Amino acid sequence: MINKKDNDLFELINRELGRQQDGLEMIASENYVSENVLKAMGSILTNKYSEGYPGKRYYGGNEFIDQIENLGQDYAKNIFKVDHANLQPYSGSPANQAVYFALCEPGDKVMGFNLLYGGHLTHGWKVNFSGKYYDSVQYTTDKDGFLDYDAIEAMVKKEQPKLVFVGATAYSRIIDFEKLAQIVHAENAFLIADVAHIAGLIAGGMHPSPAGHADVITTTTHKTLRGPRGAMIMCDGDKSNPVKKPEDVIGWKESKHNLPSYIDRAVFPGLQGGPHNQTTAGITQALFEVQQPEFKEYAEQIVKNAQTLAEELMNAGLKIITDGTDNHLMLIDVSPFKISGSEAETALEKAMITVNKNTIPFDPRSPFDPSGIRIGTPALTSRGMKEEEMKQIGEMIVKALKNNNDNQVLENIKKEVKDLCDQFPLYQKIKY
Ligand code: DSN
Repeated sequence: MINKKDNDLFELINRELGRQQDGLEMIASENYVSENVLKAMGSILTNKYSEGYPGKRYYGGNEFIDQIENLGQDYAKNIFKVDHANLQPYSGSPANQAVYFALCEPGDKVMGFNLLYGGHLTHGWKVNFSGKYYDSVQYTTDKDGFLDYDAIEAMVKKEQPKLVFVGATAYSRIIDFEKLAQIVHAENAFLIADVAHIAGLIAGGMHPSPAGHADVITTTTHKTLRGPRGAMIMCDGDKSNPVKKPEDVIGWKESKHNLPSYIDRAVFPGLQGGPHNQTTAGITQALFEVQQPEFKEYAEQIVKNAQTLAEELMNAGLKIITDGTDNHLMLIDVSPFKISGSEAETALEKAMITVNKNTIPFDPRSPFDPSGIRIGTPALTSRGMKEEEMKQIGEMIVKALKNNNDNQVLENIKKEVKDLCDQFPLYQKIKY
């Protein structure tokens, strides 16, 4: 066996470790996993093939893999109060793809939240599979950036979609899953809640859960849930009931009883091969951590931090879409500072504050150089930062945006960032 490390590779991993340690990670969809999650991800579980599900595999030698996957499923069912959890989707987009594959035929009418207003590519965007292989219609927000439930209801009634995706990548307000379920089920369509961004807030009691309202819940596991890059699909239903043929599915009420089988079959053998067992183990460890009392405090602090930061930025004259946040993120219109989202992202990166440019609702600019940036607090909260640090960071962000062309000012902020990061150490014992 060759054991020699590739020096270039490990040098690069160490440099990335340094970047993560010395910078403020404010991309709303990113986080830092625990060292035990890293350990599970880097384990020998990657060596094993396990096509199928626990107790029903196409390869031998899965005694322990079965127990790991069952444990993870049990944790997910307990946290999200659902009957069934599939932990095998490789990531969020494949998870959503599996839901379409399970419940729709190509060409079926589907409905979702427009990417440019805060939705996701897989919610029916025209260049994505969801907009190409299905007949997709999309809802947006009202002029102030809020979901417009009346407009959604009118669209569902008019378009009669087979399924409706709700959930967002850049929406800072509570999503009313109960109301959406009433709207969607009244027209006999499936409601799919993609809670990738807010799963950790739901688990920590800081956002209402779609469980009991949505027919299917999808989530990535690496955002507020603080696990490895992966995904889960959850639903209610009884796998022991007979599975009908997909063409017999007329509406959600009729097929609900065997949704778990539809979902499982769509993931494997429909779309994927062998599950990534090291990821399943990482998710299982993350879900174990989510069930600890500290996680509730973590979720609460994420929101407090986001609200403190939003206040600080608004006081400095920046426009926050919807004028605030209920969750872990905010969408900021940087145009009052006479710069673009792209320029803001670049200036902040020079100061070691990592964010992403983002369109804002009704953005007059292009998605490649939009008017906004998206900022989130999950990763900084994992480092232990609280309201006091958010105020300090708010000042740094404002200074960087106002001086986006002055490299000396940005260099000085970078030093301030490093000092702050040193007070909240990360992965101290790790070296590759
Ligand atoms: N890329 C993710 C995000 O940043 O929100 C969505 O898939």
